[in-house]
Parts: sequence; structure tokens; C-alpha cells
Amino acid sequence: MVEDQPRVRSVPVVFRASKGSACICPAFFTRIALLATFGAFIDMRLLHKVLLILASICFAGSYDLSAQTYGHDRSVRMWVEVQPSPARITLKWLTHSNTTGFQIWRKLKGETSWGGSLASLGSSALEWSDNNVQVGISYEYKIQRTTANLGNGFGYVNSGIQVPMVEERGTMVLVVDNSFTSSLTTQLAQLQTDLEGEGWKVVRHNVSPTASVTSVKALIIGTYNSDPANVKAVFLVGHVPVPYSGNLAPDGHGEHFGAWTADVYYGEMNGNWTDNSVNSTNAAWPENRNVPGDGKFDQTVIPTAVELAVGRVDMWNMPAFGQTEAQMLGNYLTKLSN
Ligand SMILES: [Ca+2]
Repeated sequence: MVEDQPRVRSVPVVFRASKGSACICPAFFTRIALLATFGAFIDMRLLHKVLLILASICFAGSYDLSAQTYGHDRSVRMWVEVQPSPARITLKWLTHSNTTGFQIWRKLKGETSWGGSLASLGSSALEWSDNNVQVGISYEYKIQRTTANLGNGFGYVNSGIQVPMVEERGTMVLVVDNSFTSSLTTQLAQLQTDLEGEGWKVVRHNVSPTASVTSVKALIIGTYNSDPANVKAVFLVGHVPVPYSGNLAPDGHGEHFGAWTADVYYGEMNGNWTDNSVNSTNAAWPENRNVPGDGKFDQTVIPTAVELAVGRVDMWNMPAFGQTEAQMLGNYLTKLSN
């Protein structure tokens, strides 16, 4: 079997803008978007020292989105069209205000360097075709958009033409918020089937959104320890308990010092996460405050190399969209499958 589609995943909306004053942290938000792209699992072992800072932001409350860095400013909303004869991969993207130009890079999937850029395009460009491609090869593309006053936006895509299918990707631990196991039975079953179709062996755990993060992690560790060579990833679906850790202010605002969301906790199988030393009570938001024994961990730096890639799709507490959490999660899973 072959895959004849660009392998693109939408970015799960798991991070929220922070409230309060202007918070322009381009690299930070760009990397969050990268981490949130479930279909583009990063080798987290290479990044374990910084992942904690880059963990997704998922706070309670309805926050003011004004004066914030918008995701669409930091991303290029792109897609790919391919044809086998003549072999061609065409990148396409949406317009964006104040654009001044684009640059495009390509590398083979798995290579670690982008090298020099392949093309520089003007501000009105909406597509670029790569005619120097071979059928059966998996390519990764990076596009950077420059703007007059909105910073740079980035898009990444993995694409190929009739690329051989990956038969065995290893085991994925699928952790599902049990609030949705009834209402989304069909969508969750489809997700599991799709993952298996893509080469994953799936081990599923249903957990309560009010469970302790330590209990959730114990399930993941149990699965990992049963087959450490092959368990590769964790996929959190719904409002699976959110770990918080550290004493840091990754956006540079002093009033944000404290614990931040750290799903990477679920991917780090053998380090020591403690809750007995950080005593940080001055954060403006209660979510950031971190004291001994409150269930938020002390570690600002991930204790040891991360074993598992971690992704989350969580639609909790997003009232602005006018749909229930179950509706939004169901819509997302349906689109993911389609
Ligand atoms: Ca604590």
C-alpha cells in the first residue's frame, strides 16, 4: 500500500493566549504550535531540556485576547497538492495581512538540517511548486512568511507521492477523558481504528478529568514498562488531568512566575518529579502558584530525557465558540478522521 496524500494534521487548539498585558514571544508561541502538531511528533529526547518551558498553555478563565500574539500571525496556514506524473508537490497557503515575502526550505524526512532555502517569493505569492521531486520519497517543507509589522510566520508539512506506508510505528498510549467515552463512542473508536491503520498499536486508558496526574502517569508507565522498546507516544484526548510544574515565567512577565502546564510529565518515564521545595505564591493567576504538597511539581527543567512523544487534543473551557466541549471534541475527531 502507498500513501498518496500530504501528511498534514491540523494543529490541535490546546493552547490559549494569556491574559493581561502585551505578551509578544514569537519563538515561544511558534514552538508551542510545533509541539501541538500531533502529526509531527518531534524527537523529544533532543529537546528535553526546553520542553517544559514550551508546554502547552491551558488555563481556566475567559481571558482577554487583545494585545496578544495570534496563532495565525505565527503560522502559515498551508496545504499541499501532489501529482505523480509529472511528479510535482505544490505548496499552497492563505493570504495574510502585511506580508512582505516568503522563503521555502526542503529536506528529506528525518534529516536534521534545512540547509539553504530553495526559493524566495514575493509578497503576493500563494503557492510554490516543487518539480524536482521523486515518487516514493518523503519530503519535509518549511515556509517562512515575513511581514511588515507582525513578525514571521512559519508552516511545516511532510509530503510525498506514493510514499510506502509505514507498517509498524510502535505502540501509542491513548488516554481518554472518560467524560466522553459515552457521548463520543463512535468518534473515539474511529480514532483508534485510524491510528491502527496508520501503523500504531493502540493501548487505551480511560481516566477521570478529576483524577490525580500521578495516577494517570502510573497507567502510562505501566504500559511503557510492559514493552519499553516499542511504546513510543502518548495521545491525550479531552481534559485529561493537566500536570503543572516548575517555577518559571516563560513569557518574561514577573507576575507569571510559578508552575506551568507540563504534559511532558506524561512522556518522561523514569525521572524524579517532586512536590516539596518550590514555594511560589506571588503569581497573578492562581494556576501558576506552586507550593509544597499542592500537586504541582517543583521541576523547571525536565529531570531526564523524555521517552515518549506527547500530544493533546483538549477543548475544555472554550465558551467563545458557542459549542459544548463534547461537540467541539467530536467535531475535531471527525475532521481528523476525514
Ligand atoms: Ca508544588
